[in-house]
Amino acid sequence: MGEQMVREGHTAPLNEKTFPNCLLHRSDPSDVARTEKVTFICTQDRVNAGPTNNWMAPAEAKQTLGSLFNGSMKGRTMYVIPYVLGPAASPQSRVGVELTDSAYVVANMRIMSRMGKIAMDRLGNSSDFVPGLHSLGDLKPDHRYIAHFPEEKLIWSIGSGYGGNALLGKKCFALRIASWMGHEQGWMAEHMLILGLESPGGKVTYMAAAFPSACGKTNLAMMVSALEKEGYRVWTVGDDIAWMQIGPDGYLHAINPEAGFFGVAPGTNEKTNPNVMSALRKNTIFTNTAMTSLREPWWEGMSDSAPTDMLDWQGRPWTSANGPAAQPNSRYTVPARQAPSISARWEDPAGVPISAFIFGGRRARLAPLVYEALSWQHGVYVGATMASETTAAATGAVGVTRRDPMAMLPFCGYNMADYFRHWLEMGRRIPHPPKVFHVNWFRKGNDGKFLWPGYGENVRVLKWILERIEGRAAATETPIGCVPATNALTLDGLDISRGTMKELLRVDPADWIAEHSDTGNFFQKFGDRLPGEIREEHYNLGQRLQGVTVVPK
Ligand code: OXD
Ligand code: MN
Repeated sequence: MGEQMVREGHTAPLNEKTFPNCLLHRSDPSDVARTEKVTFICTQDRVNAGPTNNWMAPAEAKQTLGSLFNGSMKGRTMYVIPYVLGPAASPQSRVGVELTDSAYVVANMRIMSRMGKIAMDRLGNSSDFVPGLHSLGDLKPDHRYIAHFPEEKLIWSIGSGYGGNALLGKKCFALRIASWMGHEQGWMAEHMLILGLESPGGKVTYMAAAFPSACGKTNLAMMVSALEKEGYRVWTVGDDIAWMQIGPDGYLHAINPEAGFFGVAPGTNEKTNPNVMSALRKNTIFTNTAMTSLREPWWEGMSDSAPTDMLDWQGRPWTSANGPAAQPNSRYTVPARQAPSISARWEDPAGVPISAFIFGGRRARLAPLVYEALSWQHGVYVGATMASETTAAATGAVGVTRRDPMAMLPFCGYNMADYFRHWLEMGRRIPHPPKVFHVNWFRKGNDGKFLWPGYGENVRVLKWILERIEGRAAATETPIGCVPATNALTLDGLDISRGTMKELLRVDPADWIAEHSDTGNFFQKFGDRLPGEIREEHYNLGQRLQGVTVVPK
C-alpha cells in the first residue's frame, strides 16, 4: 500500500534507518481537518438529530451525495476494507466495511483498526456490519459531505481524504453511529481516553476522561508519571474513544475500539509525551508535517530550534514567510502496541472496569484544578456543562468559550438532550457507577502564566482521584463540588507555593454565577426535551451559589 501511495505522488518514504517503514503524506491544502459544517446527521425526523447537529433528510442526502458519487471512482482503484472496532474476541466489538478509492485511507485504517481476515472471520455469514462508502471525489470543498444515516447504520462520505472525515471507522462509526447504537442498546460510546493508574503494590485502577480537542488527551493517556519512584504509573488503554457496557461485576467496562493513535503532532516532544515520541519511530504515517534534509519528520514544538534546511508541509523549501513548517493539525498515525506505556489489558475482551470519569476543559480563570461531583446526577450535569476556551495565550485574556458537553458536541449522533437522558438512565442501571470528576490543567494567574505545571505532574491529581475512589482522601465541599482539602494533594518534590495551590483550588462564586447563567442559555436550545434532572441540577447549583457570601478579592 505504501508503494502505491508513493507512486500516486503525495507520499514520501522517510529515512529508512531512523524512521523505518514510515511515510510522510501531504494532503490537499484545502483538506486538512474535520469539517463540521458539512457533517450531517440524516434522521427521518429532524428532531432526532437535535439542535447541535446539522441535519439533512435521508432522501435528500442520498440524492445530493449520490450524484457526486456517480462515476467518482472511474479510473481509480476501489478498496474494500473489512475491519473490527475493538479487540477481535470482545463481545463489545463491532464490524464495519468501508469502500474507498484512497490508498491513504487503507493504510491508515490498517493502523487504526483490526483490518482484513480478522474482520471476515468475525463476521462469518452474518450481515451485521456498518457499511461506509467513501470517495475522494474531486476534493472541492463545496463538493464535500459527511453524511450519517443512524437509523440504517450507514455512512457516506465524499470530497475529503482527511482522517476524521475519511477513516470511517473513527469519528463516523466509533462515535456518531455507535453513540446512536449505544442509546438504542444500553451502552455508551464516548470521546474518552482510557488509562490505568498503577499504585504501590501493583493494583491498577482504570479511569476514562473526556476533553475537547487541544486539551492534551493523548498526552494524559500516555503520561510518564512524576510519582513513578513512589510507585504510581500510568498505563494506556486508549487515547480517544471508549465503548462501555455494564459488566457482570456491576462495573462499567471499557474497550478501546481503535488499534492506533491518530494524534496531533505540533507541540509533541520529549517533555510533553516521551512515550509517543518513542512509539512513532517506526511503522508510522505522518500527515502534513515538515520533512528535514535527513528525511525525518519535524513540527513546531518538536525541538527548540527549527532545522534550517527542510521542506514544509506542502513540500516547499521552508521559509517562515509561508507560516508554520508543519500544518497546525498535522498528525501521526501510530500502532497503539508500539507505545511503551500500553496496558497489558488494552486488548482484554472483557474491557477494563472504570472507577472514575474525568471531564476537563481549558478554563483560564473559572475551574479549579480538580473537583468531584456530588452524585452521578450532578456528574452528568458537570459533563453537560463542559466548555473550553480558545486560547489568547500571551496576554492571559479569557478566550471565547465553546460549550462542548462531554466533549461530544461534534460527535453525538443524535439529539444531545436524549444523550443526557441516556447518561442519567445508565447511572440508574450501573450497580457501581464511576465517580465523576472535573479537572482543569489550564488555570492562569494574574500574570497570564499557567499555575499548574501539568504533564507528568498531573499524576498527583489522578492520585487524589484514586484516593477519593477508595474513600481515603480529604475534601472540602464547595457549591460546585468537592475540592481537595489542604494538604490532601501529594506535592512532595514539586516547587509550588501554598498561595499558588490556594489559587488553583479556589472557587469564585461571582465567576460561577456568570457561568451558571451562560450554561442556562445553552440549555435553552434543547427546549422541553432537556431532562428534568438537568434542570434540577442547574437550579440546585444556582441555589448553592446564592447561599455563599461573595468575598471580594
Ligand atoms: C480527533 C478529534 O482527531 O477529536 O481525535 O478531532
Ligand atoms: Mn478526538
